Amino acid sequence: MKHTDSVLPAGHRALADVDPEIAALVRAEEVREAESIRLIASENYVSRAVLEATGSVLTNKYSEGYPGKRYYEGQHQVDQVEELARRRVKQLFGADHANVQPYSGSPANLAVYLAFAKPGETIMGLGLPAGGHLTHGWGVSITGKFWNSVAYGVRADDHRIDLDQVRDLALKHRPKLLWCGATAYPRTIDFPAFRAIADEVGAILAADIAHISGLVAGGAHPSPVGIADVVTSTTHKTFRGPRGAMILCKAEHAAAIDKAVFPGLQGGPHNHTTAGIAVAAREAAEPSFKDYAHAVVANAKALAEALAARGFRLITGGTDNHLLLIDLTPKGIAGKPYAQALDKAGLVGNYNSIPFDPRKPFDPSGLRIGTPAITSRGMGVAEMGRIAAWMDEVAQHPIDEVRQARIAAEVRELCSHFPAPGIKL
Ligand code: DSN
Repeated sequence: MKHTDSVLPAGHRALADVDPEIAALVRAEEVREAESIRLIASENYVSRAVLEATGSVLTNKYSEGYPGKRYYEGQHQVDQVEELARRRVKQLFGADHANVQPYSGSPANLAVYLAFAKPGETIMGLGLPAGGHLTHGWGVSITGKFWNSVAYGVRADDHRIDLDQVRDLALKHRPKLLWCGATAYPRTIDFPAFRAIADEVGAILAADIAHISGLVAGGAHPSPVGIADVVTSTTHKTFRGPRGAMILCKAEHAAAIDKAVFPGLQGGPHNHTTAGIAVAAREAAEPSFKDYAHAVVANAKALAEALAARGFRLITGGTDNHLLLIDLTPKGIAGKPYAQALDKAGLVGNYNSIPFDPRKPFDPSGLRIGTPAITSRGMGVAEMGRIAAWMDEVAQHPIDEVRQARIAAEVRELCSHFPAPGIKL
């Protein structure tokens, strides 16, 4: 039967017609993302091209296996999509091998455990309170329950990773797997120093560059590729791709990693995401992405200086990358009420523990912010001064909702001059 426009079956109708509630929520989220200053260090705006690839019919296809070796027919397009994604990612980072199938960062990291350490064996990673990720062996995560996890930390005086402690602990515990990388650490990671320690104890060195992979691709942070045995990253932070992940490794580990991802851990890859990763990798190879990566760092440094001048205490005293971790104690406010007050003023960050935090993780002393998203909108050093001034005003008047509404209006006005990529209002 031929359908006319007025009697289209559900499969042909627009989202707004089929599900006005979800359509309205998506629209409202577009408005929120366009009209606020998004400072969550792990978030970004993807391009329209990435959105299109991610929202494509590739979501319909099952493809267990790898290009050329699948368990379902009909892979002509999907094989090429995954090949392109793998090739572009390898080229971009100079890696021997890339797996682009992990559903996100935690499964990517779990695949590394599966490839290199048997349950019960010893692993080491940066502790969560010091800025590490849950999946680097923290107790509440499967990685801290199924493996014997030893956490290293940061120094009490300058909050930098204590490489002497890393070495001492590694010599004592002889880990199979040594993680470097972080989610709330504002300084450069010294990959060669971790390599030396891993070599001394015969550990596999895994670098989790989820936060900084865009900076690495753009040359704004040293690369662990060729130094670490295996490198994991989400694809949606500074890398500016869809929500997903990738694992890069040396040729000798390629088979172990592929086997760990599929069939070890996952079923069919999310082909629409793979296409989005391919597009993001292509965008990241453009010269303009280098400018972007360096601008992210320049903005973070400018924001750090402007905040420090207003009496904010920055963990480690500043930043080398895209993020800032702020100890709010001198401002007389805790992280959670401050993040909530900022949100009302159109400035969106997340409350966060600081190293040696005397407060609980659900009500910590700190705020974590970053510049990847605002830099994608084209904001620069001049705008960082305004953001710092608004943040200071909110810190001084955290329960003044009239003031917060006034700032939110000013934020909207500023945002109107910096269109959000991928969003048409
Ligand atoms: N949730 C991510 C972040 O915000 O850093 C890490 O998994």
